[in-house]
Amino acid sequence: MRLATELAGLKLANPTMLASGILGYTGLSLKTVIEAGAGAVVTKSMGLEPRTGYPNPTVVQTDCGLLNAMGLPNPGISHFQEEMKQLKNTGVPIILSIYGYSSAEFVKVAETAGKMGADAVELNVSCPHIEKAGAEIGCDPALLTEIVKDVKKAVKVPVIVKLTPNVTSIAEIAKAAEKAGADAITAINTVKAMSIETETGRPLLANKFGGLSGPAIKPIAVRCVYDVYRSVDVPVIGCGGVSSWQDAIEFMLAGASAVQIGTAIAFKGPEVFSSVTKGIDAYLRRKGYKNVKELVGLAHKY
Ligand code: RRO
Repeated sequence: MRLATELAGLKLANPTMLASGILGYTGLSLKTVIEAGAGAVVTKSMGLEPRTGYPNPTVVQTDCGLLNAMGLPNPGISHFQEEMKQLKNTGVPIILSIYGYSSAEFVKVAETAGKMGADAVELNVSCPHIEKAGAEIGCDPALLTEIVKDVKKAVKVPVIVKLTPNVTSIAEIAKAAEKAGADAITAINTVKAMSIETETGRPLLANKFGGLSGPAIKPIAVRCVYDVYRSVDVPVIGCGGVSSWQDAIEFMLAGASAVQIGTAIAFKGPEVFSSVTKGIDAYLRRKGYKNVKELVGLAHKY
């Protein structure tokens, strides 16, 4: 019970979650992550219609992280209904990541997600390289407010908003999301970045720009969580470069109620969930904490 936590009305057996974007397309892959010990899972972002995504190369390995511009490939939200059948009675919250090009589209996708049994929706307003969706919304407090308000009116399940670090003040954007009714904030999506091949002079990603994830962005993500935690009252979910229990603890001390893990799965496999939770548990025991919630925001007393 030391690891059990809750956020936005969701009960998690431990504070680790699968981040959107990896192993999130099928019921079977999500089930693998649940069996590996994740406290909650988030699907790949899905929209109203199927989308092919960008041409290859869509992923590039850099010195300390992955650079991706997948281009939101997804089968469309209604196709996920079949996958949801595999995820009944797991006891682990299933969070559907959704995107849209307008408030009306977000509402339709969120309603469909609610009807198919999602325990929560995570609004992706932060993909760094999708025109007219993604970060263009997450950089515009007025548009973000409209979307969050409309989705809140349309669904009963908790609404989580995933923010981009590519803004002047993530705290101001988080405040706008909270005021519009967000039940929790996920910080952060990937950091806009690029890589160029020296011999040819060519950008490595077909899309030229992409989003950087992994260890390189952890200090940026920790700072964002710290900033968001002190500007809103709703729970914050940390995301960006978590690959060890120490990383998870660092995010919680900054103010995260839970942490999402993505890129580390590519390097360490789904076993990363049990190694992180075991490490957190040992830390709590060694330090004399009764529950992981006691850690949240402790760094703010300094
Ligand atoms: O699919 C992507 O290219 C993608 C998305 Br939707 C996102 O939110 N973040 C990211 O780094 N890539």
